[in-house]
Amino acid sequence: MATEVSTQQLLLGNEAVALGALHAGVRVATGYPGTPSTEIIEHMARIAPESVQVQWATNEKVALDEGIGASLAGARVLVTMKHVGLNVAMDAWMTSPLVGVNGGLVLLCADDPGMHSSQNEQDSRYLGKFAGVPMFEPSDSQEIYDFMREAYRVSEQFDTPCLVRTTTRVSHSRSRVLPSAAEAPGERSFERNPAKYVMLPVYARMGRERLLERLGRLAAWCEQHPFTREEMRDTAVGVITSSISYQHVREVLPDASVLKLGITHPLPKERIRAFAGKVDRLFVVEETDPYLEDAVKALGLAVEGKTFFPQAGELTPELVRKGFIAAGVLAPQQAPAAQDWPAAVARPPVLCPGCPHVTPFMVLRELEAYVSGDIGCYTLGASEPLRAMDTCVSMGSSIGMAVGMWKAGLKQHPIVAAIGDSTFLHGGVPALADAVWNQADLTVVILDNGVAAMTGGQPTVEFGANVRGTETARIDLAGVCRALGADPVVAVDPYDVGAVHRTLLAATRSRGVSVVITSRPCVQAPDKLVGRRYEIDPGRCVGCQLCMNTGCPALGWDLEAEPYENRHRVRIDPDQCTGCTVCAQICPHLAIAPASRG
Ligand SMILES: Cc1ncc(C[n+]2csc(CCOP(=O)(O)OP(=O)(O)O)c2C)c(N)n1
Repeated sequence: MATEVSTQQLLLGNEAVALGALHAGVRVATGYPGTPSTEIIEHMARIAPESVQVQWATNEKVALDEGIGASLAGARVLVTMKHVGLNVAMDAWMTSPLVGVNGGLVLLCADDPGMHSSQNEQDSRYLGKFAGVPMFEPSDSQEIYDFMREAYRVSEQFDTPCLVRTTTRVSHSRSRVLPSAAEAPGERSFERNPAKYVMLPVYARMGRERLLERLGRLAAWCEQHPFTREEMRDTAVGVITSSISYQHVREVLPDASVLKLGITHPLPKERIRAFAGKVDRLFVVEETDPYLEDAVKALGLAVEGKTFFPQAGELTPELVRKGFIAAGVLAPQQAPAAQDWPAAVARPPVLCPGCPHVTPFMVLRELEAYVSGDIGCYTLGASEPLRAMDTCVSMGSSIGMAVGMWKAGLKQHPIVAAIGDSTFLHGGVPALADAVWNQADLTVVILDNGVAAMTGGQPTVEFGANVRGTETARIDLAGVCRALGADPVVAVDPYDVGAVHRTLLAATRSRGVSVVITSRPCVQAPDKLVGRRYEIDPGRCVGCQLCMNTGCPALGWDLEAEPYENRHRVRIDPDQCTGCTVCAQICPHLAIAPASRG
């Protein structure tokens, strides 16, 4: 067993997850990218020795299945995802506690209150309780590290997967971590045990009994656990809290008594009752849903919470302060002195200069297609000036929704599903088979840039390398689509505006399920497009602004050039131009050409 103890490190919450899992002796780490969880697997790939298997899975369910398999085979395993990913993994998640573990299995689920980068706001604590597993809620990087270490012990001791639930501020804040001695857990071998590992109804019933019996033991265990911490100060106000809300409460009400919950399933009911009995007024402060508040109310205790603290969005110290002012706990403050810092200019997100996703949307807009969109950078195809996406719900939904639109009789314009390569491999493949099977008339546009660009450019199966940069097989997307029965399946260069137009026109006019694959590497990928910069010839530009319809951020008005008939001419920012040539191809006045100085 390794025993060296490192010195303090300043770690991002997500880095602390990886380090905690590594020091717990994890041998397999797998996940699917998603903000705010993505950095965990990336950090693990940097710090773990080659003997630890670190990988991206094609989706969260596959990641969890890999995790369950590795655990039953005897390894300690880390599985990571964002909150909506847990919905994708839900089927396996709900049955895994019946099967139990061999090597410790910890699922790290990162919630995104405030939806900084998510399609919904979801409190995953309900999914920990729903599955009946021990759930940990750390509130800083040290706790993340310590809780991860403990979660592996608990997983093996109680024969159950564990959930560690973080939120954006905890995952993305940096604080000190003092690591403890790394463990080398003993070897566990796979033992055939169908009664435990094969969920036939007869065995699943036994698994359900085991789960309920285990929950009883966990309820007693959590009452004693040091992760529940009673901090007695002034007893006029007592606050029950967890996760980042604990930090906000300490900042806003430094003198209040606090019951800090590190384990939020099962809940230490006796500790909660005892704490409530010691304070005059009891509050719960928690982000998003009243998960703790409802549980405290169910104990018959008088408690206040969501009346004063918002349920939607991320909590901040300011919102917590406002809540306690509204509750009469704090006196209204004087308005803070005006800052003389300039306010940050708010601007909507835009596709990058040279993004290969632009031209398909320009053409789809022109064809007035009904576009069923999906999740990725290309969801920005819905915003100005492209305005070429009509719907977007969840990852992989685009093709199934397009089938539904067709079946409902939407026929006035062509129906198109627009989906990225990572999303297609995540959830689009079964839907494409369904579209063919159910004889829909639609076109699927696969926007293939080789990476999951939106979450920071993680390689997809299409990229030909894994998370450690080792070369791997590349998947043949066109071959997959053909094998599923789509016809025709055509690839096109998205930087060739004319070809994109011709190809999409032909595909949307054909009957049955057609697929158009637009292939170019993401401009931010290591394979970055290095093109020649382009510039405007002010003598030819008439300020028609047609090029602006691309939404390319490298294009702007030239406020220094002489206007043309009261219209500003256009300028190309040489630092942003990638030389994709799209604007030059659509300029009717031939005013855009390679820059003279390259
Ligand atoms: C269920 C689920 N898992 C993960 C995410 C996070 N996420 C959003 S888009 C995306 C990948 C997008 O990649 P791709 O489809 O290739 O499009 P690109 O951004 O490269 O254009 C991921 C992983 C999510 N929103 N939902």
